[in-house]
Amino acid sequence: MAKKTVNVAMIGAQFMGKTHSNAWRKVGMFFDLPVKPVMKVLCGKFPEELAVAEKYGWQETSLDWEEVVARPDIDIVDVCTPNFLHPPIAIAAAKAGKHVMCEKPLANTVKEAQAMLAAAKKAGVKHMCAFSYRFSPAVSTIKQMMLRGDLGRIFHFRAAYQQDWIVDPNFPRVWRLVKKHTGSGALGDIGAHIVDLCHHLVGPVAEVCGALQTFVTQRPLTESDTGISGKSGEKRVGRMGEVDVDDAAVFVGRIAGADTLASFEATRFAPGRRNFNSIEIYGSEGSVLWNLEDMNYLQYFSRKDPGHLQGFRRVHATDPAHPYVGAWWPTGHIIGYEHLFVHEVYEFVSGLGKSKVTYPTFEDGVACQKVLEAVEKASKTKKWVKV
Ligand code: SOE
Repeated sequence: MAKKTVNVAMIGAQFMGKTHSNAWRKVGMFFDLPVKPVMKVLCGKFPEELAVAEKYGWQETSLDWEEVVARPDIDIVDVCTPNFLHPPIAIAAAKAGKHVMCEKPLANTVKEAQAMLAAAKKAGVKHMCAFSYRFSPAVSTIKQMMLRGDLGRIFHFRAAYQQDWIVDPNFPRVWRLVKKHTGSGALGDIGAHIVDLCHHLVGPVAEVCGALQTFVTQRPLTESDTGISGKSGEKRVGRMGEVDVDDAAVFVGRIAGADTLASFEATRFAPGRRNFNSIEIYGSEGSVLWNLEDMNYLQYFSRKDPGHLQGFRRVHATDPAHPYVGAWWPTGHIIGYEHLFVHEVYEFVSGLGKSKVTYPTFEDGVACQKVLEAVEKASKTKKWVKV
């Protein structure tokens, strides 16, 4: 019997539009789904952005997201736009009865994020905040270890998400560097990921103190501030513009209900760290390490190992025993960054008919936003701030 289809509309055609398009295209080939997603319409901001629609696998294109999210034939709206557009699109989609996937961070402010959650709950639609790194087989394995208590009492959660794509002061002022478009800089863009991983793996951050820093305060303006590549071809307009967001955030946190100390670094000024998202968890029974540049491995140290064998063992998280791996290749054949998005789409589609879901929702997006906002306040006041 033919499977029921769900029509998907994607809003946003840049980097996340590409990763999510790849995911919608691949998910049915590698995973068994309760319904068949149809890549119905890709909505962009500029006509030239839509040239990729056919190559990505979309049936139609549009420049009018309001018209798209209201279409009666659309079941799911996938929001892959710059952060400031997340609230209006997600709220309109929820009000129209569409299930909503939204890229992180959920919004620019806690207030906006809460409005998105309220709209989704009121409409009774499914909602995901796409914290992609949760869906790596190695991180999913660490989650299982934490649920079993393999590391015992947790002393430290330590995370650093380091990039270097804007170290060159001549890199233009793209939307990720403009507060009204992005909310915050490294803090909300990549800091959101490590805050969520702390929430996912260890527990809620209850209070923070920290510092934000902008290293390059003026950058060349270009005709369009889309995308992350700041393609050299983007026509410069010969003027400079202010960067009003952080280039780096360093903060510490205490975990609710525990004496765990958490430390976070999110920076775009770590030359050589292209996209180095790393986490470390240290507990009374052992420790675990993971980083995105070595994403198919985790390192595990167990204090239970006999003295002559103690040390970090490098676990190859590419065996069908690890979540998601069985859908891809035989053991040892590694996967990449793009697979995380296929996993998150698989979980979202699989959850459509379920009353309880296990993926990160707008609730998690709001929880993350509250930490981001507390860090901004802590940086301004130079005081500890309760989340
Ligand atoms: C830019 O920092 C970025 O594209 C983030 O926005 C993504 O969330 C991350 O996965 C890769 O880097």
